[in-house]
Amino acid sequence: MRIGITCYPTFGGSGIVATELGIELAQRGHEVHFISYANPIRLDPENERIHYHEVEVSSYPLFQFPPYTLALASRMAEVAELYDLDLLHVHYAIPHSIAASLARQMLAPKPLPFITTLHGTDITLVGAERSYFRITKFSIEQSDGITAVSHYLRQKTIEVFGIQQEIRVIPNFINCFRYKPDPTRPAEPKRLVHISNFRPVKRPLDCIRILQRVLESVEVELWMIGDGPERGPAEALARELGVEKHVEFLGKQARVERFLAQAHVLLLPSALESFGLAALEAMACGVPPVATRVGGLPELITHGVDGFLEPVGEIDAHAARVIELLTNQELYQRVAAAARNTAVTRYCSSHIIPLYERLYEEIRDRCC
Ligand code: GMT
Repeated sequence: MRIGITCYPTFGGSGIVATELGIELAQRGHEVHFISYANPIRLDPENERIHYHEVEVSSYPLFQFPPYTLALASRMAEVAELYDLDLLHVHYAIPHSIAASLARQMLAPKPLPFITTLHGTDITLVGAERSYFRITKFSIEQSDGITAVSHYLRQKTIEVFGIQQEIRVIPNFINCFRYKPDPTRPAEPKRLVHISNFRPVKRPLDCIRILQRVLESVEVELWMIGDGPERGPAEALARELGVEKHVEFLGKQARVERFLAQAHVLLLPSALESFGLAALEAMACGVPPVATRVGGLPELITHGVDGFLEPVGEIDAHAARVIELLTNQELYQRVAAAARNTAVTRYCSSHIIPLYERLYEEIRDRCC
């Protein structure tokens, strides 16, 4: 099929999922056209079935807020026409769904169905805000297909927006050949790792507090990967608590699997996580997650089996789990192996991509 994909081409989870999806689809013989304002970070330039179409937004002085959504809609229609796309698949509802809906109208009567994949904050934080509420609901309802990355998010979308159409749950996935344990990983130093966009919802400051507690019992280092508004406060807190020598802020990293495979435990103390892609990435590398019991995380992590789930903000409980894992070799081996097993048996791209392909075929056959 010929598929147009639009996402935020940044380091957020939705952009990563969309990019990896495009790569996997191209490897399976589909022609993939990314339509966005920048080249998605993990895009493979070598694959000739992957194309990138930049959306240019002019900055006329009259525009205090350049109309990206309109430029995106025009580009979507242009690319769809030029490359005879079968459908558009947009990731993150705002503003991508409404742009796709406009593109579909522009091309009518030629059909251009579009699928919206909901990722989380587009529903739970941004979409539920008063100023975006109606347009988010409208654009989701306009979609020819809707998917959510967890049962939690599906339920939340129904509760918040009263959506009547089918919302199909297709979870995040992982390339189990690229994300894998490194048998040569040294046993020491013990390393904790946190990966996020350092937004308040990720609670990266909790990682510093957990580190401080863990250091009271076990010698350990912490890698903080990513960047965002809470990075500065996290760096300041590390100095304030006197643990700055044990923590390294590594900024944005394109190939996080290299770091994950060298770590021992993932810290994910988020206030909310619709799925928790970072936890899945760690689990695929055989790195147990110590996370919060929120959103879709309990669908991914079985407490005590392939990771641990504790309440939000309960630093002592999170630290106790980390200490348990790092000091009980038998427990660590068991949980690490189970984490890898969960990733491989339930979330490998070879299981999940066919679910998207089936949906694409259904939508194409229904619309055209
Ligand atoms: O976590 C973020 O704020 C980024 C956000 C995104 O859309 O880029 O991530 C969301 O989508 C990911 C991919 O589906 C999920 O794994 C994350 O759990 C979800 N984040 C939240 O719900 C906070």
